[in-house]
Amino acid sequence: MSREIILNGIRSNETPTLGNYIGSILPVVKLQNNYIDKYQYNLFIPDILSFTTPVNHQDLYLNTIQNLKYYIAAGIDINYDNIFIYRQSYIPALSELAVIFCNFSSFGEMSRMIQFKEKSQGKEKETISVGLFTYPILMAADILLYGATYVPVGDDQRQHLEFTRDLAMRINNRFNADLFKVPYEWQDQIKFVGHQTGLRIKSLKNPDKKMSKSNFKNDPNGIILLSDKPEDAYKKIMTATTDSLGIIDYNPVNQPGITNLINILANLIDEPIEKVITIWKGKKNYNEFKTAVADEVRIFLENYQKTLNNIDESDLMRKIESSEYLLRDVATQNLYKIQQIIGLRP
Ligand code: AQP
Repeated sequence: MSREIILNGIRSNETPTLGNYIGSILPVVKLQNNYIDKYQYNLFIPDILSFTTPVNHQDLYLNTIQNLKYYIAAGIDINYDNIFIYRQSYIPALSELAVIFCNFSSFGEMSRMIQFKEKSQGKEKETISVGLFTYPILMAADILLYGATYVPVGDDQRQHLEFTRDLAMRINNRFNADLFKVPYEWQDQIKFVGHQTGLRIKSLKNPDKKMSKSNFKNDPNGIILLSDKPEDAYKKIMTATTDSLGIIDYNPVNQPGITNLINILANLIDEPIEKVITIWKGKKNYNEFKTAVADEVRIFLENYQKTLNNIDESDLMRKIESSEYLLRDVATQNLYKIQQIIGLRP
């Protein structure tokens, strides 16, 4: 286990969206396809983090397994020994490390987390969980316990990644030890997955807001779930909010709807944004452009869902259990070193 580690997770509170796919799953699949031998891949479901916002607990376990299948359907190959697929709650050392990290993190820095502010906005304080507030701390434990250096995440998670780096450096300095590997800076993370900027796919109806799976009930036509019927997703693209400027351009400020559709198209056809812009910039027929995007989304979902429905669950469960068996051991050893340095063990 001496390769650098790429870590990626998706919460199991709901079905993942097209945003989760483009911002998180697709980059890891591409990395696997390009550099399988060079890295270790830790792909997991942060199931404990999945109920920082309310969920139906009867569905949680099944959603956890189901959301792991979205990785496999996207092309992650469970036959590689250096790919680990696991559930956060099955590695108890992670939770203990998170509690330890709470004592090295400040109330002030948690209060500045944009995602916390967005997800708690307009809610009664009594209804906001402390788990949502400390979410970045458990995420930091997920990353630092295994010494992951690459964490391909969407733009929305940038601040959490920066906090993880700060926390690692803070504890290393405090104990004058190289206890934690510090993940690469944001710019390096972006370059690593072949992008120039962080990705944030927006709601099709409210293109100033992130496409977010927990917002599906409020914004069903703005959000494409990976389980959507392909023809429904097609319609969502065709009715996406655009603008009245009447000329296609990549302009996140003045034309966020069109810009969002260009991002979706470029990622689904695996072409650089610049190439898609060159093809469409200056054209005036929004309907023709939307049809091109809607067609790609429909075809993508048809193929994706076909693969998803053919996944052999018993093979996947064997992979999950063997990954957890191996990782639990590594996690316990790593936690022990940390416990020693901070004075919990002799
Ligand atoms: N709209 C998005 N565009 C690009 N990337 C995105 N991600 C999420 N939404 C977009 C990336 O998906 C990964 C998994 O995220 P998560 O499920 O752990 O939690 P999240 O970031 O909070 O994602 P959602 O969809 O917004 O979930 P809810 O609404 O349930 O909280 C991360 O890498 C994230 O960057």
